[in-house]
Amino acid sequence: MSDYFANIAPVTYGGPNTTDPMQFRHYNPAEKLGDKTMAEHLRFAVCYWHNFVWEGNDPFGGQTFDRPWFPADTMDLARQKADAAFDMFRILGVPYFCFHDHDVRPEGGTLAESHKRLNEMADYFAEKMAQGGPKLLWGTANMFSNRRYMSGASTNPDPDVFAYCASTVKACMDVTHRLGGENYVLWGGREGYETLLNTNLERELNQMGRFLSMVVDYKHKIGFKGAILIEPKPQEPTKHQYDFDVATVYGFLKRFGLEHEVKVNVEQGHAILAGHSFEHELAMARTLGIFGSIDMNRNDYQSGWDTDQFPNSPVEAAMAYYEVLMAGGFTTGGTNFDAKLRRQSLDASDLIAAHVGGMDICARGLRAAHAMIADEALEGPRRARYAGWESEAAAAMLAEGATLDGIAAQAEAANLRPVPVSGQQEKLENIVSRYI
Ligand code: XUL
Ligand code: CO
Repeated sequence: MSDYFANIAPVTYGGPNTTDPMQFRHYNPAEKLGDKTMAEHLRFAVCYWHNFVWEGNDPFGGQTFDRPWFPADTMDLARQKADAAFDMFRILGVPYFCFHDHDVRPEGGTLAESHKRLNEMADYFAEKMAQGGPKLLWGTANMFSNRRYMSGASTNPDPDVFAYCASTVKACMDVTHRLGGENYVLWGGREGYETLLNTNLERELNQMGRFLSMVVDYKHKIGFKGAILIEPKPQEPTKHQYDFDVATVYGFLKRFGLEHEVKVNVEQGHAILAGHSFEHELAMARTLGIFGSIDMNRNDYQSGWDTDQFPNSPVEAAMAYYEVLMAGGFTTGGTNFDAKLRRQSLDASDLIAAHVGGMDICARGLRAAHAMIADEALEGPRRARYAGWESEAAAAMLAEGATLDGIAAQAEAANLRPVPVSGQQEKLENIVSRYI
């Protein structure tokens, strides 16, 4: 226990009429939607880094937050930070959390010392988890902050950095496995390049492919049953990120024969930076069979950089959970808030209220998505739009054996004159609004 959240009571469901910012209006964990409760559908997770590590700095100014465990450069302060983190998890009643190695332990002078500290903190977490604390949705390694990674992690021109990364990921996978983590995430970090003038693209992609293949092999070696997830992101921190978006990641996985071994953790803000919508990225992941988990933090639509804000749009949340549900819902994945406060939101209560609002938006989106699917509100019109393909003649065009010239001959003999049909976008948008 810490006294950081001392005066804040556990958050409860207050119902749609509550005006208390520290109560849920929509997230009613035990309420059933179909055969699962809201809690089982959403599988909320809170991230360690933005809440307990980030100090409020931006490119023009430093620390704004005043947390008692800062700068967390000793193991004692790291434990104080963990005490506050687990207090917040309990207050929010979230079933999961996520962390990078670098979030939870001060780096040691050697690799061995860093691993020892990570394991000590994992022991500390294990005790708290056993006392009714949340489970681990995913673990990951921070291979982007330290200057040794400035030219990449597994894609670094220096083989010593590649080897250093192997040791770091192995240690983080071991800890994730030991804590019962349900996934292991690799966000590309600095896997990308600033200028082709100094970059051997072919070599870097091959290094990344080999590294990921070894991560998958190691997962099987230790019997880790969770999913390995890649988190796509374009243009930040390097100008040309190799894991640009879901489609790019899929091409990379195919090339290295890993498309059945690795899935994606799709982040809303990263989708926006890639010039997509969140639902586009989720629909792509579902279609390609690599949907895994989500980071539910939005991006500012004007800024052009990663703002990691809490979600606040019910329509966007509805379309996101629509895709999640259409993918069959989460299996090992969940809804992680990789979200941070604005740097003027100084109070402990801001951390709680931000998550309460974010969780409520997700619950609202989930409820709308679930109803739209139950009513076939979008699937009905979608099916009607493609109904022509249900005829035998149409299906035959796509079957094995059909040829371009054969179809051409039929089209010419029938003197086809296709009649355009309305796409009905506005009517469909109105239907979505009705469910929000
Ligand atoms: C970076 C990002 C990361 C990953 C985990 O933009 O989203 O926090 O989620 O490394
Ligand atoms: Co993320």
